[in-house]
Amino acid sequence: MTLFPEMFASVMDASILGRARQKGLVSWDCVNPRDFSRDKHHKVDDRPFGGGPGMVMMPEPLAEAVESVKTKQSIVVFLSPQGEPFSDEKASRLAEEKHLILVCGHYEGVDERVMGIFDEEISIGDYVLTGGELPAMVVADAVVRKIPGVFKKEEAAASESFASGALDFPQYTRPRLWRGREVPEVLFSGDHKRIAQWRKKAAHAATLSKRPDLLSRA
Ligand code: 4FV
Repeated sequence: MTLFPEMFASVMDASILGRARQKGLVSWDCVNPRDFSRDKHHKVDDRPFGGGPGMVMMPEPLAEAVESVKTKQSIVVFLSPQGEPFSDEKASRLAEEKHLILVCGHYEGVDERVMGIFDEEISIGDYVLTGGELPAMVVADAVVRKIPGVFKKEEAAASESFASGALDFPQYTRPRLWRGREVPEVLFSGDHKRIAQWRKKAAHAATLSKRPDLLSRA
């Protein structure tokens, strides 16, 4: 649910998301609260009661937009800085749902009385964005990657870094020598066991230096 459906066209049809849609593994559509505004100017926001800067999204157009697509199977997710931190685990859980309605706020936020129609509130990080559209795309991307069939088996395994509680191992590709910098010899050994061991050790070292918190979580 967004006031800016045009923002989604390019992103959701590109790369893996686009292929998942072509494969019929996922479908998506936008619903715009402006189409549910009873106001002759299709107004969807108004000044905050009690004064203060900015505008607030009105409850009615937002609620009607959500209810126009909501089914018994729908999970209504509101993207906001007040939400629970988004995570790989949350992406896996949402990927099991049949129908997600990602509600993108705008302006200073939404009328508090509409919070009741949301099943979940998710934040992608402790910073304030202009709208919920980018967070909705982040959630959509992470969730679609979890849908069985979007990735071939080995690809799926490869993209499960956070699920394994460690960061990914370093990757290398051609040229073999770049600005005098070599590629670790073991990667040309053809000894897959030694390569897997090297990668496991390298992933652990990367996690220890960049995200030690992940190791304590594992
Ligand atoms: C946000 C976030 C976020 C707040 C005001 C939209 C904006 C505006 N959403 N994670 N961080 N939303 O900044 O999810 O309405």
